[in-house]
Amino acid sequence: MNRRELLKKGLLMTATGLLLPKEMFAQVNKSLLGPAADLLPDGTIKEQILEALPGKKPLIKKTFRAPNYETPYKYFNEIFTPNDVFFVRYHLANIPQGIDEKNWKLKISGDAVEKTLELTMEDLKTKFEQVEIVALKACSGNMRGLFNPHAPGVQWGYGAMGNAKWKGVRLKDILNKAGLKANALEVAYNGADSGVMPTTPDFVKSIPVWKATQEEVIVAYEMNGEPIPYLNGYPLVLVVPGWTATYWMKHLTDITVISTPLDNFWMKNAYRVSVDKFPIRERFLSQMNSEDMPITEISINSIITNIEKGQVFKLGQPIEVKGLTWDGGYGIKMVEVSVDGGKTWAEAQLDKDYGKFSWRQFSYVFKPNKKGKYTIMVKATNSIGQTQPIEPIWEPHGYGYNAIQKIDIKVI
Ligand SMILES: Nc1nc2c(c(=O)[nH]1)N[C@H]1C(S)=C(S)[C@@H](COP(=O)(O)O)O[C@H]1N2
Ligand SMILES: [Mo]
Repeated sequence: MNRRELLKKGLLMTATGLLLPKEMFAQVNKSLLGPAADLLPDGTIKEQILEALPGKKPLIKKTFRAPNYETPYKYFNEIFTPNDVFFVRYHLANIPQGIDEKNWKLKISGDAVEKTLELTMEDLKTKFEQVEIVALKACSGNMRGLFNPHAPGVQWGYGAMGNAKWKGVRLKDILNKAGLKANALEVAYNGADSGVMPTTPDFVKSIPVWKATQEEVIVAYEMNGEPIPYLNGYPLVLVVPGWTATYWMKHLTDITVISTPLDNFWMKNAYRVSVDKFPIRERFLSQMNSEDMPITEISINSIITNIEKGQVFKLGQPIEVKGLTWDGGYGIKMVEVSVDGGKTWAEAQLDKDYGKFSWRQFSYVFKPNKKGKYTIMVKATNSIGQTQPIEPIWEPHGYGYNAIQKIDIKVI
């Protein structure tokens, strides 16, 4: 049966082949998209539906095969993004099925290690120091759909990101067990998914050895205190805090330490940004040329999470502005809020710090003294002076959107 025939029967097929009655699919309520509802192209919004993948609550469907589903905006009111609403993004449609973690093997090899290792899940959980870190996983193209003119790719709103507590083993400790040779340049890695067509380049990525051996980079088997959800990379995910999610390999099976730059489509053609125009700092030198380089750290950003466009407040009542702020791991120094469309700014209060790779909540309270329209904006600054632009910095692939949000409210 094709998609149209299924539809006639009132059935739709989910990304993983599950058939569901049509009633379970709802038109995405604009408010689920948060402030993205005004910025996404109209056509994109009309096509979107809510759909529940196995193990997930309904998420906003972007594409079906490979599955790309974003987290509804309302969940960003929480510091930890619940596993069952954490976004799902795959490049390749062949997702491993029926994984039994008892048979899972992680292989470490390559021309730049002393010896090859094969680790079981049990080995990982018993033979290494167990560590935990809170870190934001954010797709390079998160908020791509907000760019105007539009950039090609999945038209994400705000929902291709989530914050979680990851538990696992330091990559550094695993590499040391295999024995890093002096000529080690990059750590490459692969996951168990693949393309449907043999011609589709397998999703294999690499990071420079200097990043791979940072304390924060871990091979994780737990997310928010539970096994990694199936569609988020069960049973193992490489967690690369500070860097965009393209490096966070799901269903991790192979780590290859190499003395020459990884040469494949996903490093040489995809996920690259202009050397001088894109505002990130960390350089992936072995993959860089005079024009472009791989995207590295997550751009500094902030969002308002508790106020909707057009929301009406009563004069005389205090208004609380709450939200989230994050950067690539330098540490947020200050969040400023404007209620007059950017004319004046005041400092918000930063809430609990869960570590420099986690996002952070902020709040700001003001009491309007007259009726009318108020334009609320929020802007973050980090410890190295990076801040957010008023107008988006357009990037041809739609990476790194971090323009200051503007939300109009009314006081009556
Ligand atoms: N094996 C595998 N890992 C992957 C990908 C993939 O397609 N396959 N996509 C990457 C990208 S681009 C993103 S944004 C994140 C998405 O992670 P999530 O589905 O857990 O949210 O996984 C990364 N790791
Ligand atoms: Mo991504």
